[in-house]
Amino acid sequence: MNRRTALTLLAGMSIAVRTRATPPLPSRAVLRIRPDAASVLIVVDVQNCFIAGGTLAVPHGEDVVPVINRIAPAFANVVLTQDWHPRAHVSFASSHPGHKPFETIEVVYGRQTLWPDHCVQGTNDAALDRDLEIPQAELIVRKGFDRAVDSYSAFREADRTTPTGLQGYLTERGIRRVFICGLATDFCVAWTALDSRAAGFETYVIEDACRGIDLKGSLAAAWQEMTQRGVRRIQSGDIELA
Ligand code: VGL
Ligand code: ZN
Repeated sequence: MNRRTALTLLAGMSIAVRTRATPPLPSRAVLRIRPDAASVLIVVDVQNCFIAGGTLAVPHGEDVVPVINRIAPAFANVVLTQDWHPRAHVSFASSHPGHKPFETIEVVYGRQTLWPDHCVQGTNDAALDRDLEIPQAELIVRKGFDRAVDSYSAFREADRTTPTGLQGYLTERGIRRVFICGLATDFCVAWTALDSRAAGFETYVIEDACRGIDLKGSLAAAWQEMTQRGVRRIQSGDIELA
């Protein structure tokens, strides 16, 4: 036996020993999550605006729709959100002469990223994507309707004090677990998830049912912040579809 063969055999043995010493991984089914009566699916901003052809299209935004349609039947409770801005909204770059979309400026409540005009109330751009199939959805939360205050979060506006009423709704309906999907991962999904945790809900973000904008590293930063605060990062395949 030459030296190379001996080393190869040794390497093989050590792998065999390690495999036997490690308990087998639980099967995928054991890790599956079953939504219950105290669970809600929040579908964030799946609007024409954020999908190809919209005013603020998220890369591959349309890809979330079939994933969301597949998991939604597992939820007895579904809430939809809509970004719903008046004309000349504070978050529009066009409202700040000399500034361009994707710049950040200081406004009365803090830093505000500027966006192209998007999701203007009553326009087709602000309508929910027509391919969403969630007939049982029980509530639509509109946010960002105050001209002077943005709201990425479905719970609390960007001044960090004005509530949307969603926490009260969910609490009154006996909800304890919040599952979040939609657009965009690093803005409205992340802010909604962080506020959901802060409100005390067990909170899950379904990664493959979301897509991000990723402005200057915002996607990685959002995941870091979410996981640090106890938001659970899951995939649609982790949900039991009864
Ligand atoms: C959103 C930017 C501006 C979002 C809304 O839905 O993530 N992003 N308005
Ligand atoms: Zn917006």
